[in-house]
Amino acid sequence: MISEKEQTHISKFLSLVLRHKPETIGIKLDQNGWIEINELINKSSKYGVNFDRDTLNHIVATNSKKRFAFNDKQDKIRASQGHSIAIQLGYKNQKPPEILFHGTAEKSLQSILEKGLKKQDRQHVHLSSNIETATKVGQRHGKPYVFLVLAEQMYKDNFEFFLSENGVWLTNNVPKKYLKQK
Ligand code: HQG
Repeated sequence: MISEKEQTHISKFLSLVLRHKPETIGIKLDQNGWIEINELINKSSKYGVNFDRDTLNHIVATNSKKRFAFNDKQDKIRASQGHSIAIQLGYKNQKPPEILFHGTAEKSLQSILEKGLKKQDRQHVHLSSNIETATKVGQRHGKPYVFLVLAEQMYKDNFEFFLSENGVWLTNNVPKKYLKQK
């Protein structure tokens, strides 16, 4: 089996082509974000990133955030969330817990308090069901800061919420009145 380092490299490469820039390796995702696994392996190899089906199975199964999923027939793969390109993930609108959490960096605090949470480059605002995960997400951007989001109230007010296959809550922009500071 390949090293941890190589697995991380392939996982980051998969995030790039399955969430943001499939054109990098000349593939097109279908409208739900799926790509045939054989084609992905072939085109990746032509681009110089080599992995076989067993390695891909291993990465999908062990990836720390379960970022990728196979379809039922196991012949296609997609990212479960995090896209910047427009993809219909097909998750059903569902009632979220009363409170969800959003991890950000302290440097963004002021702007978020003024404008609410914006999707930025992605298709959704990403929310976590626990503070620990939200803190880790925030750490990616600097000194972490965690907002509480009045998710159930938003849902009652007709905002949509989706739970991705890997447990991330997704919604559209969050107006500032639904944000609470700890
Ligand atoms: C911030 C990772 C200023 C927002 C994670 C965040 C997640 C604002 C940044 C997933 C703002 C966008 C997504 C406003 C929002 N003014 N800043 N009005 N509204 N922001 O990376 O949520 O490892 O697009 O707080 O686990 O950090 O890739 O979003 O700091 O689930 O699988 O703008 O990425 O997953 O950053 O992370 P991102 P995110 P993976």
